[in-house]
Amino acid sequence: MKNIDARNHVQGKSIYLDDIPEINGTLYAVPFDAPVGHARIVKMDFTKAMNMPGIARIITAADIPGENQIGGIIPDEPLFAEGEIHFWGHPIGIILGTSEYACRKAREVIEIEYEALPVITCPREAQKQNHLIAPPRTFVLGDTSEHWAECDYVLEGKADVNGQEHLYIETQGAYARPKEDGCIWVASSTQGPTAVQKAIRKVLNLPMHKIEVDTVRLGGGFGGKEDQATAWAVMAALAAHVVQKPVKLSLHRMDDMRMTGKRHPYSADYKIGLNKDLKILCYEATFYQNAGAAADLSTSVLERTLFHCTNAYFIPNVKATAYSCKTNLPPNTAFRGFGGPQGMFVIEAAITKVAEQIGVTADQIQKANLVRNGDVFSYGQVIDKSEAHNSWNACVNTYNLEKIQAEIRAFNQSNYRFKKGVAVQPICFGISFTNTMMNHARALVHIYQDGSVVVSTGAVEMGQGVNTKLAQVAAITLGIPASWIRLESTNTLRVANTSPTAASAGADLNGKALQIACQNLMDRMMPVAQALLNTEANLQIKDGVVHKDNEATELTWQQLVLQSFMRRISLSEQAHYSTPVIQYDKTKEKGHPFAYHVYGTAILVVTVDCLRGTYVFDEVNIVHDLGKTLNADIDNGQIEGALVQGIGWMTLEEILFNDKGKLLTHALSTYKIPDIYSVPLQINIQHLDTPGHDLAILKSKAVGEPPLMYGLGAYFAIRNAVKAFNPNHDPNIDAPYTPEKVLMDLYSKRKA
Ligand code: MTE
Ligand code: LUZ
Ligand code: MOS
Repeated sequence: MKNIDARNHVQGKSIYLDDIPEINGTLYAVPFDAPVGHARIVKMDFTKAMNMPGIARIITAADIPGENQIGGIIPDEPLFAEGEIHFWGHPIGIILGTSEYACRKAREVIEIEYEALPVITCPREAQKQNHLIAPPRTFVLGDTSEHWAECDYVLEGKADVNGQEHLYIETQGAYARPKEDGCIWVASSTQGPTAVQKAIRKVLNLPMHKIEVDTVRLGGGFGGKEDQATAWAVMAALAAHVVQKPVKLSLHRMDDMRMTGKRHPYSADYKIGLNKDLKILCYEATFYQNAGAAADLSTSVLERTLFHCTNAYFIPNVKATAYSCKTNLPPNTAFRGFGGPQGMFVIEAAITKVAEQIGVTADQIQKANLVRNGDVFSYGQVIDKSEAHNSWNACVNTYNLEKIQAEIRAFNQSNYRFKKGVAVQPICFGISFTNTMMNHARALVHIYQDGSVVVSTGAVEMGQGVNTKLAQVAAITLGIPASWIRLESTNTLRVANTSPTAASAGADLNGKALQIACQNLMDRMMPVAQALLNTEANLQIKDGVVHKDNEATELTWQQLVLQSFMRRISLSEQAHYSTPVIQYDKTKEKGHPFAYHVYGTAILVVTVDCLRGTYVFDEVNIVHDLGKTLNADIDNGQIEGALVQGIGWMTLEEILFNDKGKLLTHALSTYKIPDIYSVPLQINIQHLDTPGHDLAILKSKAVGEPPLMYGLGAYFAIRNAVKAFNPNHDPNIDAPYTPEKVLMDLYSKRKA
């Protein structure tokens, strides 16, 4: 089945926030900040700004009827800076005017006097000064201290991995409109309509039932709108509430890049120990997460770093500690993988470096340590249904890793200017919100008298195709064509108390709820079919026709619906699903937090131009575990998109702040995202033949985030090519591997 949005997307007919027809009298809002990373506000003067043409009002913390607070997990984030500014880009207020242009012009003449305070941008420095978001967490398995002596090889090192700008095509935004009785309607480009509703409740001091948040779709979220769509929606709602007019706020790209948080950069220390058989016996790691100026989702991101710090490997003795460090940067936030990729990067760095020390290839170590059924992760979850070896073997056999390696050796021997490198990248990613409480969803289904069906769930469509998958779930469960089913916008009045669409679990959680709702409707309607057909036999519906013993009867779906209605049977159903089995005890750091894991293996081949430091990925060969895919086209799109996003993070995308906390990579001119030339010349994707998992929707495993981590291999493939050119150099592990860094490593004389 094609993505149900495809036609409208290519015709430009899909409705995004900026396509909502604007109501007469709408005011536009533009946020303003101060060019400083940390400061006390001394004085603000809006006189000149207010006298500019088209300016209606300036709204600051003083206009807030409730609390100036939007922190979701920890209440440490004021909506508007009040008294103190904690990062460069911290909104102080919004300007309301008759056009966005007028507001931007007025912004230029706002006068803010401030007294600069010391700025910290480095997480290790923050940790030294005890600037922490929350107490550190430590995961322990076995006892490393007892087993170092048994190791034949031990290596200690450091690895750094930078952040990543989400660069959703649609910037953050919201459109708010007052309704009668002090109610408010807000269209928000958010992954979490309920998070927006809760924040508006707090800031506006309104009960949640007066706040309607509606989300049709996003032009991309990638985690950047899991928590950080909230501020802008609350600002629009606050302004609409204060001036009692519709207010639209849609961030300019450069405001979005400056004011919003990104993927968390991490700095880490590791120590790894192996025996002669290349079994990893011990692994220790300390992670310094750069959280930025407020908690946002950092504590959850931090725990996923720990959950995934051994990637797809079984290591009997593990000790991993992670600090969430408070710095004067915009609060960093969810980004596809949610801290997992950073944890996995560090163990891959450790394996790569220890392989170089031993004189083997990293894949020999990777292969020797892949998880097997019965092994346990450091957090206590016992591994069952591991596909780590299956995907590894399928990948190295199908794409012939040995042949690729031999060809690369031959190529590198006979070429000076160009060198090739290869890396194998296994992945293992846990599916479920790590916060057990969040793993639930609801679906609302109405069947109308004409047989057409409308579905509402808590899932937000952001390009990942969840609506198409949900239409398929309803079509399969009801036995009717998907074209008779419409997916409605995600709306807090229809489906309440939702978790954000995140953790790759959107289709699983909402799909399972939808499946239950559809099944309940069938359970009510099938007795009617039996009565109409005068039979007690088991009946099915296929393609909109009631079937008996696999043969079509004369009874259609439409007739059955109408007859059920005539018999006063409810054609509406709301159902709830919460993931069974999962639990986690934070006091012990043990439990079974994930419904299941997604596995896969990629082989990445790169050619480095050793004159220029540039590189091209020749091929990426993937064997991925989708279980029984509901939609191969959508899932392949997710795998390709995630891979390229991962490669971008590991290669070109470099976020730089100066020591005053100013974002230097502030626009697309200075922040390089992958383009068509960064895409591997060939991407081959094979689906691993597996039974799927019962906790995955119709055995179709979650796909949104896991394949991003194939991109990690890009870093190590480039490193191998660099080492082929300059074998005596031991480059630092510091992602992304930009062409500048590659060039310097190609010609550096520092000895290994
Ligand atoms: N794909 C597109 N096209 N756009 C997006 O914003 N977000 C990713 C992934 N794929 C995203 C995407 C992220 S971060 C997640 S968590 C999942 O989609 C969320 O959707 P799902 O739970 O339905 O997989
Ligand atoms: N969001 C969240 C996530 O709140 N908890 C998670 O575990 C998670 N995992 C991935 C992406 N977003
Ligand atoms: Mo995705 S980082 O869970 O929004």
